[in-house]
Amino acid sequence: MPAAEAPFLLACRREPVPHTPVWLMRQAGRFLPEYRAIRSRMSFLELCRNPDAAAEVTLQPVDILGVDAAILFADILLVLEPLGLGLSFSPGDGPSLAHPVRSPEQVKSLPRVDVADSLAYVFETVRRVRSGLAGRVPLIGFAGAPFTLASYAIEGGSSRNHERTKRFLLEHPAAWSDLMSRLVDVTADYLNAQVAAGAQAVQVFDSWVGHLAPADYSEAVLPHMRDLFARLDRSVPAIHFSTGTGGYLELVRDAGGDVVGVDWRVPLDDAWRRIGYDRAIQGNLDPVTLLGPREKVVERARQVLAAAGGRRGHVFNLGHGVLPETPVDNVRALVDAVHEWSVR
Ligand code: 1CP
Repeated sequence: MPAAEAPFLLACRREPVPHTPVWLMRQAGRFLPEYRAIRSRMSFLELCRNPDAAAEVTLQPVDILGVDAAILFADILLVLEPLGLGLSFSPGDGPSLAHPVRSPEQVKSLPRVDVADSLAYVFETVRRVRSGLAGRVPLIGFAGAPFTLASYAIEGGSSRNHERTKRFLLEHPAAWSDLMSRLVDVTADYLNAQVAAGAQAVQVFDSWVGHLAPADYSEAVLPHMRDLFARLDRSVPAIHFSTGTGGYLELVRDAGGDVVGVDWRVPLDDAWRRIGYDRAIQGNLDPVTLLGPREKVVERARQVLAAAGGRRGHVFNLGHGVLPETPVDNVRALVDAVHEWSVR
């Protein structure tokens, strides 16, 4: 099938589709025994830096689940390594940064990153995945959004309430803006290089930005997101994903993504009306649904499809990533149900 006719890319461009395309955030990962088998032989970062193994893991969900897109196996935090922050993952798999950014002086001394050199292994994975896919489904590249990256850079790892990050943006607005601009620079280069290597869509993950009040989003994040989307290679669709932003979806839309991802806390029909039908929408089944009985998975999936109302431009996904304890059979049942119930 020519790439332009892949249901996933058609939906991103709001063109008619034979069925609603579906893929799942974190579809390559711990819930798959085939992934765990590879991970038992190497650490997470070794896997990310090994283009053969990373390509194999990227292809697993396409073969096993029948999803309509592949997503590159990598991590949003990889760009923090060439920035000199000292990235590692502890055995419990939590990320940790040896040199977090805690002062305006540290922002100023961050190095400029040449992604072609420091993240070459990612672009090599993209090329291998494209050849392994042989046109079966499109490949999505991705990166972290500047706020979510800044939160890891400042907190030094995962965080429940992101207090240090929010204090930093209130106390040091100029240094915050400088940090965000630097993260936009490296993220734009990184995503454009993924596209040059063969990524057929890109997704920007702003997983934790919903911790901000709308006024702080408007002032401290939105201008940088606009700048980022303006600088992306738009020969491919750009998906803007966030969680917890149901209170200000209009601001998220104004960042400029072609496809806006929404989580399960907001009904998909309300979200789409507020975002506007001139954008595609992605979402929004609660990932925990997949831990429940099969009938509930199918029932809830049909409710999401009903909320999309058969309108052009719906990409079915979860509202956030697949949980590690998810039964594989439930995911297969979900993918089949979405395909079956959405046939046009
Ligand atoms: O092997 C392992 O078990 C390590 C677990 C793991 C995996 C499988 C991590 C560590 N990252 C990944 C892969 C990954 N990460 C992908 C692969 C492609 C796919 O979707 O299948 C993607 C897209 C990500 C993106 C990512 N990493 C995000 C954004 C999406 C989200 O879930 O919000 C975030 C926040 C991270 C950071 C991260 N990476 C890994 C961990 C444990 C964390 C921390 C999460 C947290 O702070 O709670």
